[in-house]
Amino acid sequence: MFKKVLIANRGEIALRVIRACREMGIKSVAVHSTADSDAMHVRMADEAVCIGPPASAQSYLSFPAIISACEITGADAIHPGYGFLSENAEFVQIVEDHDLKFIGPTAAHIRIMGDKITAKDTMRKLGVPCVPGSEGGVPDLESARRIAAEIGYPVIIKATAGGGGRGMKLAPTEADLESAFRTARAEGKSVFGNDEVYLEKYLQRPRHIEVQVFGDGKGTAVHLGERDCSLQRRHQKVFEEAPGPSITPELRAQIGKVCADACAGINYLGAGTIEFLYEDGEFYFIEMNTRLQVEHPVTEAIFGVDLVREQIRVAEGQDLSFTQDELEINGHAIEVRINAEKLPNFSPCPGKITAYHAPGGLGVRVDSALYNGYSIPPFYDSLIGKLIVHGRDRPEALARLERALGELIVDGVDTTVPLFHALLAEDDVQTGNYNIHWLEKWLDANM
Ligand code: MV4
Repeated sequence: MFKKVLIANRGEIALRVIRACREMGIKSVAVHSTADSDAMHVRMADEAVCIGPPASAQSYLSFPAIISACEITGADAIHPGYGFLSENAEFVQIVEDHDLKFIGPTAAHIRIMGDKITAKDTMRKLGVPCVPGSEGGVPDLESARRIAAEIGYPVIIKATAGGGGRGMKLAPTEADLESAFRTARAEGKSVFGNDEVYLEKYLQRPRHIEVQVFGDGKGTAVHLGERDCSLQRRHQKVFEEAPGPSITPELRAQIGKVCADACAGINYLGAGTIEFLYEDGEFYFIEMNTRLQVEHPVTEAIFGVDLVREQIRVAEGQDLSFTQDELEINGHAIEVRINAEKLPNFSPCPGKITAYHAPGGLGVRVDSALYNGYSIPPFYDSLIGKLIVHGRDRPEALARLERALGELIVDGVDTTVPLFHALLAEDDVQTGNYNIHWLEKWLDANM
């Protein structure tokens, strides 16, 4: 069992991990940059170590700084949170080389899923339905032309080292293919140092549905249903919910079993998310994320489980604390991401919080590292809080979200809160009638 866990992260997710550690009787160590000396995670952890200057590359991403902080404090494991080092296979290798435990998947699994061609190939062989397209990489323009002609336009070219929307180029027709192919390749090369690309049929109006999975690393894996994260702006999620409004219990059980079996088949360890595009009743795998995601609380709400506690348990070599049969959905949950950003352009808005009041009451959770008088530094991402509501059904969750947003006070900086009030007034949001393009179209028309 771990005695002391170091959290290689900041903000609300660092608090989330510290809280799980405390409930499990595990001591916590915060690390922080000089810009974060007054941050909440530093105060809430049992110990804190300053690991460098504000720039992430020299602090939250610095292998030697973080490994040294473990050695100084006697921590026996590292929780990476999300972002930063959470999907860095080289870091995991170095952690293990120092006889420390990484609370997350193995370096091998991170590496497989980080290369999108290998990820897709692995998933296809495990029986997971994928978007029609090239089998493996596309070596040249002639091959791209042949495969595109076979599956039909529109097609999309993606860099294998990309993901999350980076290094993708759409080719609506054959006339666009050469430019899309060359641009995706060049972007892959310049941004990721890898010019390998693959080709897929472009799905025109899908939803983004992601399945939460969990493995014990010993061949047992479960799924915890899906989240619909279709409401995105420039590949940034803003509103997430579980269960997905378009997913029936039968569909959930079917795709869930496919995902859990796939994870069991590779002895997957820890939390994972299998991302799909969902269109006309069919699921198409696109990527797998080998980390705990920002939106994990909506899954926790409807299943009543602590996913961080489970991450720690399986990293210690213990079994999961539940079986698939014991997992049952209760109600509906919605999360909105509160960013310090100025609308309509979503430009970052760091600054001093002059008043803060968090909403409360039945079915309301706020994950945030804010406090009154805190100064949001300009060096990191703009997420300052997550508001998660849980109701017996979707209409109750929506009403509770509106109510909780009304109680929230964040003064001193602009936030995305006004966006959520406006979204809740939309029929399509009330009925769950949206796809991955809905929000961008709405923003173009309304902001
Ligand atoms: C696609 C697609 C349509 N067809 N692939 C964007 C992020 C990356 N995870 C995958 N992405 C997409 N891949 C095929 N074959 C459309 C998108 C996409 C998208 C996906 C999920 C959520 C929002 C999106 C916004 C634009 C494009």
